[in-house]
Amino acid sequence: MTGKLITLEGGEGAGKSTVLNVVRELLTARGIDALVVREPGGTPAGEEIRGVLLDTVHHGLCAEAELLLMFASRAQLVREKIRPALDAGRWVLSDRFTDASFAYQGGGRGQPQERIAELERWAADGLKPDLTLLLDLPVAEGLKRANGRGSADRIEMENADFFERVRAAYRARAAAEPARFRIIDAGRPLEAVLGDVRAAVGAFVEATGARA
Ligand code: T5A
Repeated sequence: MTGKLITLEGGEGAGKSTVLNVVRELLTARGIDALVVREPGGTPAGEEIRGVLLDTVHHGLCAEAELLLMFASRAQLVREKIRPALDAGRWVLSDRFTDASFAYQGGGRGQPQERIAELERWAADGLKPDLTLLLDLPVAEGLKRANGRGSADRIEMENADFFERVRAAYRARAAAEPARFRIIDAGRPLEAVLGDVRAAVGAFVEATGARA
């Protein structure tokens, strides 16, 4: 049986890193040793691409190059790590995946949805997550949290309108695929957020029948 792909998505400062550790612990407690990866990055080549994408020195990077680099990193990650793990029956937990490209490069940068969908089919080998947790919160709150961590990367330097479009694109995707997405209200205190996360992932694991 192939493994399952769970992805975490959300705007800046939504709490993905915090939630990821809790999801990993929950899976481990149920006997599921998930491979944890992140995007952009997750492979040696992908981490180099991440550097180009996020370094403020590349502030002039055009939207087309940004989109292609996101998918270059993803193409490598899918073939080098995610597909082999899933084919071997291992679960994979990814900090962002293709929905981020639809939200940031599609919603944020205005790249056509059909172009991104074509890249998803080709570069990402048509791979879709089995479960996606969307950590949703007001843009201003997310940016306040993200800014609390120090200097902004190239994408974090975008304005609030950009992040409003990102948020709207994420929510539209979640509305279009309710069976795959769980929207978590991430604007609440952490324990409330984690309670919803545990319930969503626990129910998903139960539904798959995967137990230690
Ligand atoms: N990107 C990525 C694209 O444009 N297209 C793509 O296809 C992909 C894959 C890097 C960037 O790349 C872009 C999106 C990003 O701009 P990233 O590495 O995931 O993506 O980086 P960020 O989104 O910047 O991730 P962050 O680290 O900013 O956010 P997190 O992980 O969501 O937030 P986290 O957990 O670090 O929390 C931020 C702060 O808030 C606190 C935490 O303690 C922390 O201090 N916090 C809370 N505080 C109060 N209440 C809560 N409920 C809290 N939850 C967390």
